Amino acid sequence: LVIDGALRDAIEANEFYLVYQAITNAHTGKLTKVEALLRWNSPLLGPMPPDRFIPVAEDSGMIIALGTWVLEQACRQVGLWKHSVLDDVTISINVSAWQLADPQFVTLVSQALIRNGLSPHQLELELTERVLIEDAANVQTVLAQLRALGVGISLDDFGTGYSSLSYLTQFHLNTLKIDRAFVMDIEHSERSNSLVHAIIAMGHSLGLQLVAEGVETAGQAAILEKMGCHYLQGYHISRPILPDELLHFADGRA
Ligand code: G
Ligand code: G
Ligand code: MN
Ligand code: NA
Repeated sequence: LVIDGALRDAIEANEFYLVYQAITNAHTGKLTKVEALLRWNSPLLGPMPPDRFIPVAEDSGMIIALGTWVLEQACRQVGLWKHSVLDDVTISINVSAWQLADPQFVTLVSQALIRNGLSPHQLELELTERVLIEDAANVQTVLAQLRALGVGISLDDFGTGYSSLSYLTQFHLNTLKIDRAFVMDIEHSERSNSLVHAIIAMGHSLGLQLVAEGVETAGQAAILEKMGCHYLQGYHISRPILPDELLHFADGRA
């Protein structure tokens, strides 16, 4: 309840900002994508993690305004990176079910791209499996429209959710993000290792790009690269950081 009240004015009061986490090509180490992650510094409540306030924003419907702010802010940032070392970077944004159900969503996406001079392939939307089942028919239509625009669609936290494999062919996805719960144990657990191996093989045969999340060690990175995982994300590469820090990081990796 306290969170709900504090959220109401937080956009206008400029209390939100985005941090960006590098996603590198597993083979070359080149920085190719970044994931935008929302942060809220509430003067009243202190720094609030998204796990706490996103569900509240979803319950109150404020997620639409907040998600629109994230979309615009992230696209603006990529626009600002034009002609820098991050010129052709792809930005990945987390999208909640409510946003996809908003009849304005595709228009908002298209406008954000145009306004900020992004080409559609520079935007990728991250959905969770939960989003796909909530209103499958509508989601399928919206995803088809987004893909027609040229925007990429990722399935986030893959392997933890409802994981019906039929989603992988039913929806217009191009990327699977392997959840960090599996990546974490890949060096020491035969089970996690086999599972990740199977996910990667399946992704390859379906023509999907694969991103491993939560890569924290060089050993994990090496195993994933050897298994044919295309992209790596995690503290081993970089924590989520501010735009200027990312530019600096990218200087060595572009
Ligand atoms: O960045 P962090 O690990 O604290 O994120 C925690 C959770 O919050 C993750 O599941 C992430 O997907 C979600 N999250 C972060 N930023 C956003 C956002 O802009 N929109 C939505 N819907 N979820 C986000
Ligand atoms: O659900 P989603 O994948 O969007 O969540 C991303 C969250 O994972 C972010 O909050 C980010 O801070 C966190 N994260 C990113 N890399 C790592 C990592 O290497 N280890 C751990 N423990 N968390 C990570
Ligand atoms: Mn994500
Ligand atoms: Na994830």
